[in-house]
Amino acid sequence: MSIFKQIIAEHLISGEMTPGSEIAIRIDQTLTQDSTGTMAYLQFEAMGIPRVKTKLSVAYIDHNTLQTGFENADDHKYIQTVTKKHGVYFSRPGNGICHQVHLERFGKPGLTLLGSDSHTPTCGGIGMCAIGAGGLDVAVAMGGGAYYLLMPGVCRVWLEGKLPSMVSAKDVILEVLRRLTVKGGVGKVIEYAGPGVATLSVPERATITNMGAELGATTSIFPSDETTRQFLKAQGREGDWQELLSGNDGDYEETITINLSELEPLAARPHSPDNVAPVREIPGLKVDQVAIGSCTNSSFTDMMKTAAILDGKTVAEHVSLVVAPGSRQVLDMLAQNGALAKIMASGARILEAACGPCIGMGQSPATDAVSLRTFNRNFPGRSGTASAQVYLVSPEVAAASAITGVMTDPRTLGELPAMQEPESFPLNDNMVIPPAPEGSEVEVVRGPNIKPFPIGKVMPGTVSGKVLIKLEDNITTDHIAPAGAKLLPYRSNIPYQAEYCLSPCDPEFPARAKAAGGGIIVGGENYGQGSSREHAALVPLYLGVRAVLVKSFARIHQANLINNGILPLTFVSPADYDKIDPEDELLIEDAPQQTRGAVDGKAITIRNLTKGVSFATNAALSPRHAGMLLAGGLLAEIKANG
Ligand code: MIC
Ligand code: SF4
Repeated sequence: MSIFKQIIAEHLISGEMTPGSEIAIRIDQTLTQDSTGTMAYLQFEAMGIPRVKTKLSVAYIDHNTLQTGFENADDHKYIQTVTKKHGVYFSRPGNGICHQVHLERFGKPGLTLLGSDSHTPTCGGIGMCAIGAGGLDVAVAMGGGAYYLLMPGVCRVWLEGKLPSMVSAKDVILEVLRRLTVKGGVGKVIEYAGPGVATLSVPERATITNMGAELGATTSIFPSDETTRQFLKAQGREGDWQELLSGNDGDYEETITINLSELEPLAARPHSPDNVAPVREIPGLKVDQVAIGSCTNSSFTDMMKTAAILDGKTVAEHVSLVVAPGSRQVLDMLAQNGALAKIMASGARILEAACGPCIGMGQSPATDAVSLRTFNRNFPGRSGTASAQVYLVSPEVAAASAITGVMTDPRTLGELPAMQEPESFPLNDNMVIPPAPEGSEVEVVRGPNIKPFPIGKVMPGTVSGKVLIKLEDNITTDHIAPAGAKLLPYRSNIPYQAEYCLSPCDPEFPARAKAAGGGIIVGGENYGQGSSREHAALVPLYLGVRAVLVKSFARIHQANLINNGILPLTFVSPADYDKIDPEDELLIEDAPQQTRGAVDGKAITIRNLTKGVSFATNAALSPRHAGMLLAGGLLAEIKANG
């Protein structure tokens, strides 16, 4: 079997392992971060379960670390106390980015991990089945509940050859994105195999599985081999190793081949991670900012490569270079071995080990600036500057360009010295606070920023409303529920967030939705790609959105809509999209009955009252989905069933 199927078979609770059918799996570990975590723990509390039932659950503080007011610090306090009470380990701010730290200290080959962050598949780099989900799904898993997903097909990426100097793991995933696009992984798992696997270190593998999120894939995974064992040994965790070997040719739905030796430095141009071109085809592009870090490229080796390229040089005078190591462990090693001094001597600005500029938490570029980032997303406005032009590149391209001041193919600077993974990492888990023993009294501290969140209502007999907005393809959750330094502090305040819903597309949207008393959103392909943030469902729910009608959905967002009782519909005939205009009145008669019918594959009919036409839509619902939608979402259903 494929490695993915081997792990699913071990964890299967119900369902058939055939692509497209709904399965339920047992979750061994969960992770949350602070920007989705406050909501996940509020939902966990609402479920009334005293103690988490997973093998391990960890809460990280890494996103909202820019404390411009009391809000983020209040959220941190809430998460620290609520996790202590309910049995969750707490990784303090400064300890690092959730995915990097989880890979270093907690992930285990062969286990399942559910995280309230779309880049949870990072731990696929050590052969873990690591899936990103909405906060509510993670809360259910913490309570011992199953995680439901559609069984994906497994796409094998066969790796041959060896990466040349100055070409890196980032270029491998950019090449996969170039070939498959940001929606090419929907309904799939990407599994890496072939002789090239042994040439990649665990952090390199993790860069690749991390950014598999941008393909829309359910997850990405590597074998667990001798390299994995050495990495875990170096982290003092050899006992956590288990071998996981790839399946045979017939075990995969499809295979694509990449020869690592033939790759070259690549860049994803504005404003999509799949808009990929060779760096040598963008020569001389003047660069204003360079940012090195994020959960994609902040490992020890990434930082050592950066230090080697910057060594003895000075950052170009018109460039601002910021560097954020991914974890305290990485930062510690750089401080001990002198590499940090080399990076600083070049003129780089050192940031704390956190997400930082990746989610617009500081370091927004100047107007129209070109920013080269080793991150994973370059959606419009995500950097905090609407007019910025963000390119996604490897640490090698980033460091080389910071020195020259223009987009630079790092191979023109010569070769890098060969880098070895450390034989042992310095181990110090003093930034991870264990939970209080069961039964202890812990007071949960709630600041004034924490507001009640909306819960859906039982589905009415008729679902109707105006088309509030008509959107293009590839709308991201950064459009639907924007983040950044101004909005992230309000992740536990849905009414506040609602004022910005879809504002990058149309600033009038929230006011219009409110005035209309809610309605329906219409969109194109791959609607809701990007982040796992549940806010992209909670905020429309708060504004009264009853259905979202699009050409196709991204996986996590579709699940978040259903979990919150919003009907996710797709056009049976995409041409019907052209027959709808903003302000049209749409109506679904006998909505509950039609929703039940959708379980058997029947179409849901929508009447366009304004145009006097009817058209068919699909909902692709399982019986469980239909139950949630009829009840007004998962929490409403849990409450109704006592
Ligand atoms: C992101 O990269 O967009 C985030 C911020 O990490 C999100 C989670 C969030 O919106 O809080 C993600 O990827 O899921
Ligand atoms: Fe943090 Fe950026 Fe990674 Fe999201 S993608 S977890 S914001 S570093």
